[in-house]
Amino acid sequence: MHTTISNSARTQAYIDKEENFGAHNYHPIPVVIDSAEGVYMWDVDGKRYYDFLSAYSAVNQGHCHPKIINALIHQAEKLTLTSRAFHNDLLGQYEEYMSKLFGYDKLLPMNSGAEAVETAIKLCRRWAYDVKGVPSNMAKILVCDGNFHGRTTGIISFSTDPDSTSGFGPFIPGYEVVAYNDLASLANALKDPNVAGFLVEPIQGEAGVYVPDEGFLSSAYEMCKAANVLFIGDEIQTGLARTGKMLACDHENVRPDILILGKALSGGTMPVSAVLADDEIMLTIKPGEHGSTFGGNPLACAVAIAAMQVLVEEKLAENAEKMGQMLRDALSTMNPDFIKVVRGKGLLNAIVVNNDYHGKNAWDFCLALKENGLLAKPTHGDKIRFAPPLVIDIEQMEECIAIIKKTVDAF
Ligand code: IF1
Repeated sequence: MHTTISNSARTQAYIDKEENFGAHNYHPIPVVIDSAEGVYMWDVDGKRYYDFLSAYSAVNQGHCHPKIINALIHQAEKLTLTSRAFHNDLLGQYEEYMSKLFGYDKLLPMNSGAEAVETAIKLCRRWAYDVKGVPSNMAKILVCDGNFHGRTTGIISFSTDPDSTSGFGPFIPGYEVVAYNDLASLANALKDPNVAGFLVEPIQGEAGVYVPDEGFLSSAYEMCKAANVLFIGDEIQTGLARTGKMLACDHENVRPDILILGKALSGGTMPVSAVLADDEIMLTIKPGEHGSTFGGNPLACAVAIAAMQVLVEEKLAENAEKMGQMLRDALSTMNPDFIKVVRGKGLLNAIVVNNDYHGKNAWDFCLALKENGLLAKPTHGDKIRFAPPLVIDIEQMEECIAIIKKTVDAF
């Protein structure tokens, strides 16, 4: 028996318009948001919700953070875009700020996460040919089973998820899949001298917040180093304080050879992504060989500097660590017949639920959470991501835990 709810006429009218005039490439929770601030979102009927998805970790700083919005408004009234045909007064400042903050020689600015992943792949391949000496067009990049790195045809070429790949071929060659969290699988694949890089999420987000064993990342990094293979860290979802450290790789003191950032890099205001690397890798791409119309635009630079300052000044990694532990501890005491697994790091958490619980599933549970004022969404059937903005305080977390417990007990 699945939950059926009746939306308000106002809500339904908005949903119908999307249904009639928009592509059907999503199946959203039936709620229509028209404003948001911090950890809260409001729907068109004025109902308030806690946001437990954070736009998939793009609003780590909380919705519409005043410092970030002010930076956006101030810059937007002055200069938004020059293209890279000309210099602007913010790009160098931003590149210096980020390079020093993360400890790399240089930054290549892009827009979406997928564009940054594609950029990292091109850098890795070019390094393979120009530095490692892999024969032309023979470079191979290792990826993990269950990976999610974006939706372009290049990136889905190495996806193992039929929902991402079926009906979109033909695909781009040059990838090999290794088992995630499996050092033996990685070691075997690294024997191939044409391997150029290992692209990995420190925690697999879309796979359902799959946290690898302690030591996996550091061992994988050492194995790549020994094989002269670049460790490429996709921190688009796990980075920027989400897991309780500035980067998820920081938990194991791993410094990716190529670091990929996105999402919360703009505090959820606009698409801003970045690739960081040292000169041996970054300078293999020469002028005119890569770019993008909006990459490094002054508006993005101003917003990203403010978004990063918020993370540092408000100590959001420390708060994520503390609030995440509080959440996981509470979830672990709730009905084990429904909540089968609790996992995560910092405020990137998920529960695995009994997907046939008296005839109801994860989707039904998320609808019930919505009715009780908390928004979350299932991923891959029986997993529900619990990832609020990192600005959540103790009182708000206590209220959210109470909402989840009330919903579990009544489910
Ligand atoms: C959707 C998933 C999450 C990412 C990692 C690169 C990208 C993403 C680790 C690409 C983007 C987004 C895409 C969005 C939903 C969300 C998502 F469900 F799709 F898989 F978070 F887990 N690397 N993830 O998580 O960045 O190009 O989107 O800026 O496509 O529905 P993007």
